Amino acid sequence: MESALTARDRVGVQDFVLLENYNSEAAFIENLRRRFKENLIYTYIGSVLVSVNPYKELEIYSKQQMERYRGVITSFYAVSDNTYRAMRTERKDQCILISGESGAGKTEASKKILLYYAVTCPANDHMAALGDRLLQSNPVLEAFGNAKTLRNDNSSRFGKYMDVQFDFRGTPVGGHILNYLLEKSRVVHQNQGERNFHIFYQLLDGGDDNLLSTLDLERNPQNYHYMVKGNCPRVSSINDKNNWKVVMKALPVIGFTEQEKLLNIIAGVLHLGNTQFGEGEEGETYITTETQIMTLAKLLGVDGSALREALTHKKLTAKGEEMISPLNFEQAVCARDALAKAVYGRTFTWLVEKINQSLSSKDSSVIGLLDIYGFEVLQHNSFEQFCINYCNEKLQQLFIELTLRSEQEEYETEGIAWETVKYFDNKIICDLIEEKHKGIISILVCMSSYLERLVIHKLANGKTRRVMSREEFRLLHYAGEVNYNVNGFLDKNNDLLNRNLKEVMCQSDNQILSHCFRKEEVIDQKRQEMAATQFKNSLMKLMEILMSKEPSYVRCIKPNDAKQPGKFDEVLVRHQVKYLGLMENLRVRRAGFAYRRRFEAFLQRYKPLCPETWPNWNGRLVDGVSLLVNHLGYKPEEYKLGRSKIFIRFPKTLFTTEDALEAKKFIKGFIYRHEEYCP
Ligand code: AOV
Ligand code: MG
Repeated sequence: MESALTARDRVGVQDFVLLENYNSEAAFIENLRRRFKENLIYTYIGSVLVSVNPYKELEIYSKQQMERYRGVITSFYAVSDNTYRAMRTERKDQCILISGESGAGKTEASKKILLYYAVTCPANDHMAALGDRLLQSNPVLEAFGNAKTLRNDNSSRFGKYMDVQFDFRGTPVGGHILNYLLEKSRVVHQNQGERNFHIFYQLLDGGDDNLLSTLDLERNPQNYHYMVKGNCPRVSSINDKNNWKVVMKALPVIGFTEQEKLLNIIAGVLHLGNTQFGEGEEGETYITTETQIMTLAKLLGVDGSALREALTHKKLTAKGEEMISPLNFEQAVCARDALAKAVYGRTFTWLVEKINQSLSSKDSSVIGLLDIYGFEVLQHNSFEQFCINYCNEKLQQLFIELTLRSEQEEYETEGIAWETVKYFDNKIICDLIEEKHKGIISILVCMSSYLERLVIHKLANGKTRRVMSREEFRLLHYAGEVNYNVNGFLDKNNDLLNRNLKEVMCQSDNQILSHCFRKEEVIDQKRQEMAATQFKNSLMKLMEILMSKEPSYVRCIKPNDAKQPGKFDEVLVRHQVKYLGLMENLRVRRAGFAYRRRFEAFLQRYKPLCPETWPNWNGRLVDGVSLLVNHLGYKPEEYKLGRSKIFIRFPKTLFTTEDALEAKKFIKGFIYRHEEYCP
């Protein structure tokens, strides 16, 4: 008995509901810390999985580990596995929502879950190929949509929702990806210590000499204006050359035949960045990098003189007449950068469409996986941070609503009185951002740059404590305060591309580009929707999708800001535990029954403790569980049998049972399956 206790002291409890002192934040964090030190990075709060980024490779993701855990587990894969089984048995679409701040481990978790499905689900040869395609879409999307930031060396700069589709046999048969607002501004500018999207560095480092000379590129990233702003060409944790190989291998797997066109575009963006302007005597702007512009035109598949003209002039329609007016120096630089952003952003969307074509399937049940960009606070926060953090607010709101709601529903079905636990409801911040007519996004739409300062400043004033510069406003997000600088806010929201540049692009003989720039767009002069408004609408749709599914959660925690293994910064962790609402989550969970398990899982684990259920129980599950708990001497007030689950009121009861199991371990012939990874 004693040895079992010491083990628990050492590794903590794997489900927070088993914590003796569940009201104590200190005990909560201590449990996380102990487990982290033992490489046990996953801990449950009922059905919510809390994950702490280990910042090192653990040996828990092998095929054997996955096979071993199938169906029985309380490990990381329980989330994937329970979700899968629920989809199959209850025939309801599922989704797994992964949240946490930048660098907390969301993308890694989502990849591990995908891998689990690809490895453990029944498959035939055709499906094996599909599994490959599902998995190979990741390196490609990451190359084009991820970048090194100060918070994370592989930070997702777009939001991703992926449906994995299964047929009636439970075989994965397809997938579909929705992508959300790529941080396009990174193409033309990076903050100190950050990089552009990975693909640029991969191409320069990994492309062979022939390829680079065809694209007229040099190896050194420092030669490209779009790659030098962050002053960070190399990152020790990133192997661009290897990653290039991985991406090039993956492209054909996901059905790519347009590699050359794609690379022309990537090189084109770099050449565009190196296009320089000069100012003539009369203030007119001209291009000083003539040879560059011809290469650029060739790579983009457009006419050189038309491109030159479009980069330095603007077409206006006044009183039904078309006029050409020259751009000044700043305007030309803006037009160039706008083109680079549009080309890259649209190519990214095209890439996602392309992947979707290769994954597409029909009739199926789905498990959705949501992996967005995490909450981030930088020195200077602009439009991009505003959108990213807004997206996180929405997800937090969904979490609050659904965890409360589903818990309430579960108790209702079991006929148990509900005990309310108070939450901080972040709806107020969501409203402030998105409300019709009054919200920040609405205000952005109708604001001149003068009003920009005035109104937003006022908006924030009600909530501020310290004086800010006139160009800032502050939001008290659920995850912390953020000051946003409004410089450039409106331009980024407008996201305008001059019409004559669009005209040039839709003539391109690069089919990717002519697909991305449609003629209709040039003819149709309707004002395009603002970026933030578009984003808001797509998030609304996403929330609908998620609400229609049965959710599970992975809450990721970042243990330190140094991206280092073994370092557990308590202050940082406490902050996250607080804003993620984990203590409240636990309280809600504990308000009724501390612990619940599906009958089959409970039987599977504890059946050795009762002669009638060992080695196998073939009767009804509920009868097996009944026999088992009677044999163990559970008192009626200590537990309740629901329709599919056993509910246990006090952790003590379960501890006793666990200890009995631990003792049994030493009996000869009994194979003990420890349910967790132990190094
Ligand atoms: P994020 O998705 O939450 O950030 P990532 O999943 O990219 O964070 O994790 C950041 C880094 O932490 C990874 O590149 C790994 O080095 C390490 N890491 C995370 N999880 C694990 C794990 N389970 N095992 C080993 N290493 C891990 V952002 O995309 O920035 O919000 O926008
Ligand atoms: Mg990520």
